[in-house]
Amino acid sequence: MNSVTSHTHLIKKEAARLGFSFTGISKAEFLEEEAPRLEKWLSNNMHGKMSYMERYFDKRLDPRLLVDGAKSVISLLLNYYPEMEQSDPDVPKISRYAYGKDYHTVIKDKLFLLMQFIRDNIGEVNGRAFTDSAPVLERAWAMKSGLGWVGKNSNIINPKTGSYYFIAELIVDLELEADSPMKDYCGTCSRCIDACPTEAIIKPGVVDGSKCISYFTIELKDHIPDVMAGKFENWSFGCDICQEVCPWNRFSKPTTEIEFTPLPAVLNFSTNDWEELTEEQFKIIFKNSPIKRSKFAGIKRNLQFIQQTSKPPAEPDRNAI
Ligand code: B12
Ligand code: SF4
Ligand code: SF4
Repeated sequence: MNSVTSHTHLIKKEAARLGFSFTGISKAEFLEEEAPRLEKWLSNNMHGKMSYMERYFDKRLDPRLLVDGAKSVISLLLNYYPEMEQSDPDVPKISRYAYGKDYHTVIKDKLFLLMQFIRDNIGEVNGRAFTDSAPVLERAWAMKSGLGWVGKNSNIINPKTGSYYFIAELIVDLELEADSPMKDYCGTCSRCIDACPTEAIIKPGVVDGSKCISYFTIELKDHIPDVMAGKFENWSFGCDICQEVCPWNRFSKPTTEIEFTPLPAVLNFSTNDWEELTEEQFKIIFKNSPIKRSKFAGIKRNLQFIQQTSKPPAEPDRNAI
């Protein structure tokens, strides 16, 4: 086995030991196919008010601008699918990714351990760790690294266990064995497109972020536009609809990551508990949760929006009486 192959095996084995479900490698190079897609997405204002998406356009497309001499992108998936759901089906809904501890912290800790392992076992390797909040097109790298395909809902779907995964990367100046992208297994299915209540999936693989419930309930700081009234299907933080309807998520397995154990409040709060939540309680209960991104005012705005604009009960069918 040459050193490139043995280093690749070593890193994948350690990543699995640290709890990552899948690890794949890509050559660090300019993302030629993604460049026009990203450009179009931005020029059509699909980022809405997420102005951070406009920044670092070049870095987002070329990992060599983020790490000097970068040779490989190591893409990793961490499962967040919870074993338990919110106990009351009528309570304001929280996305599954936000049930437990903030994934940024959990993943960064693991990435630093993996980077240290590489330095201890392979040598002087320069690299940086990323997850979510950096100018890296994470889905594009995960796809190139063979971890899944880009579904029509734009999520990375792994054929063994679905899409309830976070994506993370190490960009390193170490040569490793690259994996190959996999086939697209969406076929003729269009369940996610049909189910999206705000018609945010404008075509296969393209989500207009500015129309997504996740954007309105987490990223948007202003008033939620009135045209969205009645469309949130009770989602108060993020939205999982396009993943819930995806047949590949029948294969989801509960995460074994202890840090993603759901907060009791997330599982057990009643609608009344959410409505009566004070800012002091919010700060204590959600101190280490991704939910704090919306801030107290954001959560209250979301709760009010879904409560005031929920669809009126259907008119009785008079002919049936
Ligand atoms: C901005 C953002 C959002 C925005 C915009 C979403 C969007 N689709 O762009 C909002 C707030 C709406 C959002 C929502 C969600 N997000 Co988000 N988000 C991001 C962020 C920060 C940037 C994404 C981005 O660059 N968008 C720009 C568009 C143009 O790029 P893209 O969607 O990544 O798509 C690229 C590839 O798919 C590629 N592509 C490759 N092959 C093909 C083939 C075809 C045919 C096409 C058309 C495209 C294509 O084209 C695109 C451009 O390169 C990433 C983290 C990161 N740094 O990457 C997380 C990230 C994408 N989000 C994530 C998650 C979990 C979510 C939610 C599920 C959260 C929730 N439950 O509410 C939803 C899912 C909504 C959805 N269906 O996309 C995960 C995705 C995990 C996964 N398995 O795919 C990420 C990677 C965060 C992480 N580190 O885990 N998100
Ligand atoms: S997360 Fe919800 S609103 Fe966003 S694209 Fe998926 S189904 Fe549509
Ligand atoms: S619901 Fe169907 S079309 Fe949408 S991502 Fe899943 S398999 Fe693909």
